[in-house]
Amino acid sequence: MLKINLCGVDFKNPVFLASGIMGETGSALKRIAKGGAGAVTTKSIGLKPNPGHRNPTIVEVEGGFLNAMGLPNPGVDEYLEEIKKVKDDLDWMNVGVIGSIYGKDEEEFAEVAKKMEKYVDIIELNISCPHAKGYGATIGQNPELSYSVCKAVKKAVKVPVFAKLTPNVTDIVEIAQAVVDAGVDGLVAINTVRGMAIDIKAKKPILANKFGGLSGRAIKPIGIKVVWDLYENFDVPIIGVGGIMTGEDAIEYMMAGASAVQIGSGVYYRGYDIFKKVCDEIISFLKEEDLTLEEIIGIAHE
Ligand code: RRO
Repeated sequence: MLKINLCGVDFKNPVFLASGIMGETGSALKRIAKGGAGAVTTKSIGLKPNPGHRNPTIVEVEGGFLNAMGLPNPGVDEYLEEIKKVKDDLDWMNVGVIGSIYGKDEEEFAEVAKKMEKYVDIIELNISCPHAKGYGATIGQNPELSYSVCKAVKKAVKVPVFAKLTPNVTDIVEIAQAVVDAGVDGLVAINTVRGMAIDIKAKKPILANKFGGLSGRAIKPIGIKVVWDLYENFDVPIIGVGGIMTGEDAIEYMMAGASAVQIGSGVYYRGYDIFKKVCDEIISFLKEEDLTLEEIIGIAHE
């Protein structure tokens, strides 16, 4: 009932793990796969190992989490060893792999994408991390840079390429237009929303990086509006992400135009098997309303 096809790739369900959560090791990905995810997205991986920002890197706030991890990862060569350890198990469970990658420029993006390609079903370009100077949103807030990174990766690999967008822009359609013009196969929206928290006793910002990205319940209406705008303007598939905790949240994103969704912070609130729970809740709704999954995608625009 929940099977979907995105750009020629079949998934058993449209409820995926978002990048950045439980995606740093093969065993963590496998744990999420066992929780019922239709696909798992890796932590964003770069060319070389990166220790990330100093601690504290994450703090719970009202409505979610503020993080400034700073792209910590072991580098693509070592990371591929992690994926190789569990790829057969993921295939056996029929769970797709989305490889999230980052780089400082188009050459680096293309190099990492080429190394990843063999082990993933989709490449997700992180041009949206809100707190990594020179990376992420530095690229994704600039239409020309976004275009050249997407173009270079599209030229380098054959698997479908999705661009993950930042909501921290004045005009999301302008950025999306640039990446669609560069030939991306789909869009992922949204990455975290820039934010900050201050420890009033210490009289200084809580995160070592001072500011970070807000995820969780608080950002769902922002994500819904971005997905809505993307669906109104483009024909490529959209993966919705931001504040999804329940099947109802997922359905809301789908009605705005998402073909699939990703869950990150929700894993903390509802456990590793949130994916199965959300799938069951989507199925109940579809039965109650006598609708198919396909029918609800974008239905709110009609
Ligand atoms: O690693 C991070 O700090 C991070 C990344 Br790459 C991202 O894309 N979004 C986010 O909120 N944190």
